[in-house]
Amino acid sequence: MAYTLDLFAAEPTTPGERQALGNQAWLLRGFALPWAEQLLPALLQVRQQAPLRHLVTPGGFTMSVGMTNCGPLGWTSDRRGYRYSPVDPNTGRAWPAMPGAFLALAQAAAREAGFEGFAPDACLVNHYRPGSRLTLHQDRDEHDLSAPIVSVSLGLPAVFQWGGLARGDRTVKVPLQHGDVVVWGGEDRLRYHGVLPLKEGEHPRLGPRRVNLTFRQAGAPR
Ligand code: MD6
Ligand code: FE
Repeated sequence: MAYTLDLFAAEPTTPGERQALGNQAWLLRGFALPWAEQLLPALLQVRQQAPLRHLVTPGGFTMSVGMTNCGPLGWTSDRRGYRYSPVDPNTGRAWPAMPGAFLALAQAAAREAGFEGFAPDACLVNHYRPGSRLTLHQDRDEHDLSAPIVSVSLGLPAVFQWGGLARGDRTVKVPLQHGDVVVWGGEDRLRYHGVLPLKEGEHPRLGPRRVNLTFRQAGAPR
């Protein structure tokens, strides 16, 4: 019988393990698992108030990842550029409040990774279907780049591409599973990163999707 060697699917999440991705970047395996059952209903509420949408990049491409936000500021994109906005451009209304469980998890993860006093004012919700991907990019639209970013993975596994400070630097592939949290800041804050096309699959709790919550201190809207 033929079989495919699939190192990523085979890699088990070992909750509690932490892996250094840089001097100031950590993968906290399974860190979000104790919060997961609180996160999922809160996520549905956010999505009801501010539905997922496929944003258009300044270059005119429609993103394959569905996005929405919660918290005082939300990341958005259109032909004019990327920016943080205090209102949902689709409705002109404030983004949904950041659920308490989201904030508590983000602050606990930042602290675990050595970043005290993390006060996220923006949570970007990224929703992947099989085939959705995020090309290599830097997160540099935030006002204050001294604060870290906390990124929570839920649902189907994905392969995270983790690069250097220049776009052309070598990248490594990091498998991310349901409950994993990545925290990075300091000298690693502007590392290039991306997500390879999501593979088909069915997650027992979330079905055929991956959700990523990315918490930032975005600062003053521009
Ligand atoms: C994702 N994450 O994991 C996309 N950016 O679905 C990001 O682009 C990201 O995970 C900055 C910091 C952490 C991240
Ligand atoms: Fe990013």
